[in-house]
Order: sequence, then structure tokens, then C-alpha cells
Amino acid sequence: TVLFRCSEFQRLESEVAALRKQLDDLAVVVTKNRDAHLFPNGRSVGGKLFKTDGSQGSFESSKATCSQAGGQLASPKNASENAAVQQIIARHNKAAYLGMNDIQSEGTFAYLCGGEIGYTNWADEEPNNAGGKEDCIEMYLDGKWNDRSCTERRLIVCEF
Ligand code: GMH
Ligand code: CA
Repeated sequence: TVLFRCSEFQRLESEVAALRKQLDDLAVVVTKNRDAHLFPNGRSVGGKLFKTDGSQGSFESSKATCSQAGGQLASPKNASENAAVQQIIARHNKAAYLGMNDIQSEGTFAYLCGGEIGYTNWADEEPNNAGGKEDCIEMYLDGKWNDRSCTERRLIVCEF
């Protein structure tokens, strides 16, 4: 059994109150910093952050740019995440590569970590593997997906 003397209990109580206040203050700072960093080229959705640096690159160079930044190429997994990426690319008026691709196994699109994709938002008639060489996915300005050659230049959008 642990017994606290009254004075000790009072000291702990005020210490907890002080820590609670510090946590509240920290939450305000974190929110403010997040909002500042998302303005104007990022979007926050359900704990994920999507952001562009405004530059463009092939699939491989976009992938490298995002991982060097500590994130990965945007890989929307539901309609809200897809809408967040769409807002960013619409603002820049440029299509973007997504992380998912079928480089490993033609016809089976997978996430960068390897698992087969669940959510999709293909444009009509896509994916069509035009010319037999479309292993990457671009998001059009309207948010729809098209399978596309991996060597075009597209807006770099990362997720964190
Ligand atoms: C073909 C046609 C187009 C389609 C493109 C696109 C290329 O050129 O089927 O209608 O938009 O392919 O899928 O990635
Ligand atoms: Ca296509």
C-alpha cells in the first residue's frame, strides 16, 4: 500500500493541474502550426495530411521526393481523401501521380507497401493499359483516375 501525506497529495494535485494546462497550450500551438503548414497547398483529412510543393516529376522522381520529405506519394484510400487530393490539384491546375501502380503485376493495382487496392475512382473506360504500357495512375483535375505511363511529368502531391 502506498500512503501519501496530505501535503504530498496537494503537491501532486497542483502538478497535474499544471501539466494539464501545458497540454492544452501545446494543443493550441500544434493546431496553429498545422493550419499554417497546410496553407495554401495542403489539406488535412482524418489524420492524414496531403501537400504539394508545386513541383512536377515522373512517378519515380515524385515517389523519391515524397519519401525524402518523410512521407509518401499521395495514396487516397476513400472518397474524403480523394477529394482532398483533388482540391490540391485543381488549385494547381495540374494532374498528379498517385502512389498506387501495377508495375509488379499487370492488371493488379497495389499500394506502395504492396497490398492490393480497395477504394478506386477510375474514370469511365479506365484502366485501359493503353499501348500496353500504363502501370501508373494519374488523378485528373476532377478527381477521377486514369492509368498512365509512369514517365510523364505530373504535380508532386505527398501524404504524411
Ligand atoms: C486511349 C483512349 C482515350 C483514353 C486514353 C487514356 C490514356 O487513348 O481510350 O479515350 O482517354 O486512352 O486512357 O491513358
Ligand atoms: Ca489509361
